[in-house]
Amino acid sequence: MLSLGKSLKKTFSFIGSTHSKLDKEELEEILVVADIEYELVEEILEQLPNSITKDKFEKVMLSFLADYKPYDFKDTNELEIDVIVGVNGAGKTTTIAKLANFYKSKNKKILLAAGDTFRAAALEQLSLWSEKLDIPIIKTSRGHDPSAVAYNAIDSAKARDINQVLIDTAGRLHHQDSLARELQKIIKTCKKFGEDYPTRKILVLDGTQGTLAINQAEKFNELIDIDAIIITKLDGTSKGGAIFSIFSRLKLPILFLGIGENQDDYIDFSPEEFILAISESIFDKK
Ligand SMILES: Nc1nc2c(ncn2[C@@H]2O[C@H](COP(=O)(O)OP(=O)(O)OP(=O)(O)O)[C@@H](O)[C@H]2O)c(=O)[nH]1
Ligand SMILES: [Mg+2]
Repeated sequence: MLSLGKSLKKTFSFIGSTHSKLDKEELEEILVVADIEYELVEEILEQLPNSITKDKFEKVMLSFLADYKPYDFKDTNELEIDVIVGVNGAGKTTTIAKLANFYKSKNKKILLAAGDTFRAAALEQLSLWSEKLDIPIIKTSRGHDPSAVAYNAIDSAKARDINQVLIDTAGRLHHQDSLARELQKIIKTCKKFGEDYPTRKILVLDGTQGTLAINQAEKFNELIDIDAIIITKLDGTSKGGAIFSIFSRLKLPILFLGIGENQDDYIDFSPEEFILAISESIFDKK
C-alpha cells in the first residue's frame, strides 16, 4: 500500500522546493493555495512566530487534532449496515467497491444493496462491481423505492449469514428536498431492525472539490448525523488541504482516502501522518 505522503505528492507539488524557514506571508500563501480554509489558515498563523521552522509548524498543526477521534472499527461478526451517501459523482459507488474489498480482507460476508434507483446506469455500475468482486447484490428496477431495497437487503442478510450490508444511494433526485427525505427514510428503515444491527452513515466527499466539500459535509451531517467520511479522488488534485479543514473543523473521523478507480485504490488515513506529509513538502528535512 502506498504511503500517505507519496499518495499526496500531487497535492503539495505546487510548493516546488522545500525551505528551512518561512515567514508568515509565505506560509499563508502555501496553505491557501493548498485549499485549507482561510479562517483556519489565520488561526494557524496566529499561533506562529514570524520566522517559522518545521518543528514549530508541526506543533501548531498537531494541536488542531486535540478532539479528533479515529473511527473505531470493532472486530465483530454481527451484522452491520453501512449507508453510503454523498452528492452525485463524489465516488459513492466506487467507494462501495473499496469498502467491500476492505471488509473482504477482514473475512466478512458482504451483501450490496443498489439503493440508487434514480439512475439506470447506477444499477448497472454496482452490478458490475458485484460480479467483479464476486459479492451478491440486492436490486430492484429503476424508480422503485430505495428503502424497500435496503429492507430486502438487511432481511436477506439476516437469513443468509451475512455480516456486512453496503447500501448505495442516489446523489441527486429531481429536488434536493426529496433527496433529504429519501435518505432519512432509508436510515429509518435500517434502524427498524434494531440496535443489534448498527447502521453507519458514511459520507463520500470528492477531494477535488476543496473547501466546497466542507459545506457538503455540514449539510449532510445536519440531515442524517454522519458517522464517518471517506474522501476520494486524491490521486489527481492539488486541493488536498481541504482534508485538514474537514478533520479539524468537523471532527468527523476519516475512514480512508480514495486514490483511484479500482477496488484497491485506497489508503489508510492518519491525521498525524497527513500533517507530517504537508510539513515535509514545505520544509527541508532536518
Ligand atoms: N481518480 C479517481 N477517480 C475516482 C475515485 N473515486 C471515484 N472515481 C471516479 O469518479 C467517477 C464517479 O464515481 P462514482 O463512484 O460513480 O460516483 P457516485 O458518487 O456513485 O456518482 P452518482 O452515482 O452519479 O451519484 C467515476 O468515473 C469513478 O471511477 C478516486 O479515488 N480517484
Ligand atoms: Mg453511484
